Amino acid sequence: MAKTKKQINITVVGLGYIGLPTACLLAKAGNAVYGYDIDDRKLALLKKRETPFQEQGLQKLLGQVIRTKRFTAGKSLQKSDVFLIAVPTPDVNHRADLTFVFQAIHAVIPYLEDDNLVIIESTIPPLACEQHIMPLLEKSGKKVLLSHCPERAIPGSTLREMVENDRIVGGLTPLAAQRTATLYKGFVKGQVYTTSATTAECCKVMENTFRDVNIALANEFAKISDEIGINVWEAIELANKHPRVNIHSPGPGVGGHCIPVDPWFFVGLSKEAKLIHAARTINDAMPAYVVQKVAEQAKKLKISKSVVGVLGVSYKKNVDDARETPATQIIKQLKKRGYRVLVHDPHVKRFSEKISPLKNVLSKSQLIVLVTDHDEYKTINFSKYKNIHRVFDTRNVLQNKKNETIIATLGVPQK
Ligand code: SAJ
Repeated sequence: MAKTKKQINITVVGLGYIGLPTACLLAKAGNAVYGYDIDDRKLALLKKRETPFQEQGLQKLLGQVIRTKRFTAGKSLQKSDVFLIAVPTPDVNHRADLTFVFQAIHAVIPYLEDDNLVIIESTIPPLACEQHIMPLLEKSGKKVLLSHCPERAIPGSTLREMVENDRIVGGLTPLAAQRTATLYKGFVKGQVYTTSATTAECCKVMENTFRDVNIALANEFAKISDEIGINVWEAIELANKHPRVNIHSPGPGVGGHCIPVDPWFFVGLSKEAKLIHAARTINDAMPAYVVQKVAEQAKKLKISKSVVGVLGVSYKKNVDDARETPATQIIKQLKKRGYRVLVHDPHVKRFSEKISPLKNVLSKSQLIVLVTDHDEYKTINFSKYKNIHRVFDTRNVLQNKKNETIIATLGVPQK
């Protein structure tokens, strides 16, 4: 990597959904970025200037930063001014598993020098920097700076959000926060706020907890509406006309690598996290509720041992990301009840179940469950398929009049 006077050498550890776009943006901002990953498949794709996952605009940006030689990738580490860690922190028994973060830190320790800056982008539970990560870094014997800059981008609009969103930078020392903020200001157009590392850790988990609790409330409203016989979607739309009300949308459950995971960090930390715990439990129970509703439909139609087509397995619309998707539980529980399940998704290529062509699913199923509201499902004329007796729409996106008689919707009284 050529290093001009202004260029900072940055090593990004972990080239996933967050690491790769962050690395590309840092490179575009003029830094010399080295992406480190242990996954050979990923590295081979990057060598061909291909992204290992779909993300709007990323392929183009990757090509650009490779062409200008500001970004290279590989599986051997080297000395660097900055080490940015963006590895997964999976949920194991509702606790954050920091194994990958610790592995990343161990891997960079031999390359650390005094004054190096280590930035953690991975979501970590409050106090992790102070109590676990810094003590590890101190073992290097070098005087390094540590900060936490939690990522805030939403899959599907990652690059835009990484540039436009405000960011929180938490430093273990003010100098760590300030140096990190300067680096991010190179590509962030939003405000970059500095605070302590623990506050930044809390902000991140609070943001996703806010979302989870609000989704749980919407899901509870859907179940109440089913019981009392009103249309929850209409009620929410009208309630949201109030200037200070913003009820979220009910759905088949909460997926993705963050919202169903992060709130557990608070539950693990404090006995006070009762509302947070309840919200997690409600959202985790939504797949079972959906399957129950489907089974009720089947019973009514006297087609109990039928084929169920599941449309959409990514955790949300128009992305290829199926991490923690509620579809997994829905499929599992449908099978447990004795249904044969056929699965389609236009974006997801790798999934635990076989992905069948849409035509097959539509022409072979008696029941359909729309789990993910991908655009292309909205225009399907389900009535055309005489084999389909009922379509259960968990996202309220099939209001098409032509389909009216066979569509049933979560949170709407069944005909
Ligand atoms: N969902 C609902 N109802 C809603 C909104 C979402 O059921 O009203 C479901 C979605 O279908 C999906 C899940 O919740 O299964 C989560 O989707 P999402 O679009 O709300 O969020 P993520 O997980 O894609 O991204 C979140 C974002 N956090 C917040 O909006 C507070 C994003 O900004 C974070 O960067 C990301 O988590 C993360 O990495 O933490």
